[in-house]
Amino acid sequence: MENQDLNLDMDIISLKFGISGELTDFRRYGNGNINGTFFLEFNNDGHADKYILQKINTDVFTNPAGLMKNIIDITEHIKKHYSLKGIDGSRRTLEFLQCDDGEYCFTDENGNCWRIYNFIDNAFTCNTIDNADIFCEAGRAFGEFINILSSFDTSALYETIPDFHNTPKRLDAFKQAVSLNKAGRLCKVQKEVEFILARQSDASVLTDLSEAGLIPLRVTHNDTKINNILFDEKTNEGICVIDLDTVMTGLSLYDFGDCIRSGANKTAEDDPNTDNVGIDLALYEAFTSGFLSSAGQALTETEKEYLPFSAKLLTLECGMRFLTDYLNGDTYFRTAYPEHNLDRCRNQLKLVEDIESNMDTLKEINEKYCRDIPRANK
Ligand code: ADP
Ligand code: GN1
Ligand code: MG
Repeated sequence: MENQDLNLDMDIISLKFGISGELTDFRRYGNGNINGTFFLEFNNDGHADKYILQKINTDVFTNPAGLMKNIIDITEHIKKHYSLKGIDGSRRTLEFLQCDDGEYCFTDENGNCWRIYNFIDNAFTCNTIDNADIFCEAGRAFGEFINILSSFDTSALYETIPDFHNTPKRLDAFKQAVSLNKAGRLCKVQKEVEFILARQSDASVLTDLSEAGLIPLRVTHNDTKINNILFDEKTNEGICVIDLDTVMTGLSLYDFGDCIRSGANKTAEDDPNTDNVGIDLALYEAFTSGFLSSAGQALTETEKEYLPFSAKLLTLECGMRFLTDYLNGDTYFRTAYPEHNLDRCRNQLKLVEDIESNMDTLKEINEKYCRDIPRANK
């Protein structure tokens, strides 16, 4: 069966990954901005075997074999963790199919790189959240992810995107995009450029702390966008952290800040109506309580102190990345219409402003939950 749209021969894919049965469903899936994601269903004697097929974005991830090695090692580590605790880990981590040559991804004759893994059934993802209990679960699950990987050897990890959250380097890339003005769009975004430049001193706060050894490097997810976690349909439990391409050495503050950016906004990250944008304090509180319930004991005093700031910085960084891409002519993030990156940028910058206005309250919430951590160390 050939999927014309993708120029993909599914018979070859099934053969390479050792999948048997008749293909009964094949459709685009999810709302990711980077990879191409598809749902597959095969009928095997009346049993429906469900998978996710992904086309790895090789412009973004230039070494798919190194990337897959990270992911296999990480998922093995997570599986072992649950098995040692006597917990069924089958829906709690991704399980990748191996190709006939032993690799975990396959490059076809068109140069496209594919991988296949288990579809986690009876689970849902959210692009926006209005339920504080679910967001608290997201915090607990992302915190637990950091905890589980605290015993993983960081030196064994390949850096899939160098300097991914190095905000000073993101700022340099942004300034370069402004000066090159490749897509001729600079005249439309003077206000946004000024907004970012007025905050450039914030860019190096976390990297400075890290370089000074004041906050530790950990194995972190680095893309804790709210739609990168699966929740159980029956219990709302955050069961599985997905989208593991950016798991690298990083800061816990990146994971906290990015999930607040994407989940505690009162609206979607690309809502063009910035009147809808703002930090939802109840959601902020719920996520803080969930995150600190699982990761709190492991965090140092300095990490905890900078949690509210990380929400601001990661939002500013993302807004800056959207604007950089807009100025460069939309070459990185998937866009649905010409001004999509600009709408995303304006949305994020409005969120930065609102976080700034509410910073005292965010700090009060933070202090309240930090006080509650039993036997907090350091
Ligand atoms: P991208 O890198 O493009 O963001 P993701 O790995 O996040 O790709 O996948 C995109 C979407 O596909 C997710 O937000 C989620 O909705 C869905 N998805 C991905 N993996 C699974 C899975 N194993 N089970 C169920 N849904 C999944
Ligand atoms: C991308 O792949 P996805 O949609 O989960 C991006 C994140 C951004 C996010 C903004 C590898 O995440 O860093 O925060 O878009 N991932 C990569 O929507 O660049
Ligand atoms: Mg994703």
